[in-house]
Amino acid sequence: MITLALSKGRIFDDSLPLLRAAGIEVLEDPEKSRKLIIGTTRPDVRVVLVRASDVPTYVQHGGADLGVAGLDVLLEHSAGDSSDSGNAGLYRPLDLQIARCRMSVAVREDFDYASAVQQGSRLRVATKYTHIARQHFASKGVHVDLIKLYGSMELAPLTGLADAIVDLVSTGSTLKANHLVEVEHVMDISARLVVNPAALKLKRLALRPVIEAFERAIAQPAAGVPA
Ligand code: PRT
Ligand code: MG
Repeated sequence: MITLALSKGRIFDDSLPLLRAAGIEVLEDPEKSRKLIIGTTRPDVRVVLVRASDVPTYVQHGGADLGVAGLDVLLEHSAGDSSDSGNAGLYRPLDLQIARCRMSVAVREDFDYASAVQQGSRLRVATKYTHIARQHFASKGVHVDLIKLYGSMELAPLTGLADAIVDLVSTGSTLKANHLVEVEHVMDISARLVVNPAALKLKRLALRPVIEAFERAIAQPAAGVPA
């Protein structure tokens, strides 16, 4: 049995065309069913639904053989990983080029970020992505106090909790609706396929074709992945 960890929402939705290209159809819609384990048209392949930030944990510890997670989630996970493997026990992440967005620094429209940075002010930055943010500001030589939040980062500059946020942006409409503007691009983000290294050895015959089908589906967007 091959177990694939996915999170509900955009990761699941964007993974469907890739799975389809690999000849795998999931048998249930996670938005309608309460099931956490979903079968597929391949009797030896099942999908487990976990929180987006739990995907690397499942794959690392063998609760799933492979999984799909955003680069943001993987970077935060491996930074917080206390094992000495460095790569959090995850085999060669493959860029699936789905669930794409960017990580950005954003501030209130009326906040002069450039001047604050130039003056060497200490900035209060609210984010869910503390490891990525710490690295970003350290590389720029900007002094920051990081405030860890678990959601609704946009609220922080509006309430005076923080001067800036580091968050994911895709269309930009969330920032706009909250009178925030992007002032720095931190990195481009997309979802990656991660594999448990032990599973790759023990279940190589079963896993290889699935991974290769994913690879082909990325290489040939016309073969089933809508633009
Ligand atoms: O919700 P939960 O806490 O369970 O986990 P999650 O929020 O990490 O999961 P989910 O499903 O929201 O996101 C899964 C992955 O999708 C993320 O880890 C990213 O890699 C990727 N992704 C792609 C995004 C976005 N685009 C995105 N736009 N994740 C979040 N957003 C949010 C963003 O944080 C902001 O609140 O959407 C809002 C901005 O969108 P725009 O279009 O208004 O700019
Ligand atoms: Mg979310």
